[in-house]
Amino acid sequence: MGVPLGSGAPHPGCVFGPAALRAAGLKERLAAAGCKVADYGDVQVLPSLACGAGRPPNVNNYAALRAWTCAISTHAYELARSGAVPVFLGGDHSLSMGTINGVARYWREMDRPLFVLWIDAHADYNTPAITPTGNLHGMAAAFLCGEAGLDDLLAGGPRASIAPDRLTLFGLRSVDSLERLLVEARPITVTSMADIAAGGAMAALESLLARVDACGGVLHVSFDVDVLDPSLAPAVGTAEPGGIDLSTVLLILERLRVSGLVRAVDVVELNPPLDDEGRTVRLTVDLIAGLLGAAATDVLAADVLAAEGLLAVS
Ligand SMILES: [Mn+2]
Repeated sequence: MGVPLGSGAPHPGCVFGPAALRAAGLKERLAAAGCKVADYGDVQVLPSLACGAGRPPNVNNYAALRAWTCAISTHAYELARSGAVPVFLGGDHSLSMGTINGVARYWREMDRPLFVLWIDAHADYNTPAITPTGNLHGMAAAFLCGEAGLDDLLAGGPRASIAPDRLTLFGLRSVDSLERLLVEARPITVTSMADIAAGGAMAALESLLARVDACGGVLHVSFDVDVLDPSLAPAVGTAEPGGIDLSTVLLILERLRVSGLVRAVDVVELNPPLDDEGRTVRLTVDLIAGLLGAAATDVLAADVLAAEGLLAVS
């Protein structure tokens, strides 16, 4: 399902994400990788839903984002309940407030713990009280953990928060100062980019998967394209140097696929107008196929593998 949402971020280019991923053949790639795929189109938002919103301080575009979050949450709940593995194509990361709320609501009914793997250069753990920008995409993880200040965002609709000890922030390398204090005050698992650069990615992932498996839980993967190094994926709204390289992300996605624990996916912050001849979009399609359908080395074009030194060319 496409979620062409851009008003949670300072640059609106993310609204083109779903169309770019479709045009790059995502559905066909997933089908070729063995997935049974249905495209539910884009989330539609009724303008009337934006009415009645009292704007909290320090949230830009609040009324529109409240309407989006309500609509996204309802769709996410219905898709999870259908037995599908919903894949939400963003859109900026504020969409995860709706997707994870809806998916969590379903798994709460199933009495199975939902864990969230937040793969992102940023913590997205600001609240209205501490945000330096007012952009909702930087508050998404905090909202889903039930932090205060956005209690009206679902307009009275059902809220299903995640306990902070079921959130893993993975790939972190840019955190605001007050945000860092809040993350450190919570029992959140953090695998920073420094941990990953020191070779700790797979051990951290194994630890998470073991925890999920041990309690009969399931996993929602919220994948922000900006976790990748900008040399690999330049088309993101908030690029941060020093990101994950291709071979590491392929290993991570492969391990997640093999685990069988992934029951929902967000792919966010792809900003096609900033792309370099479509290569971030094509790579993102490859990575989604690698997460959901096929062995990682089967999903990449040979020229990409060769350029990244993963394939010997004689
Ligand atoms: Mn993010």
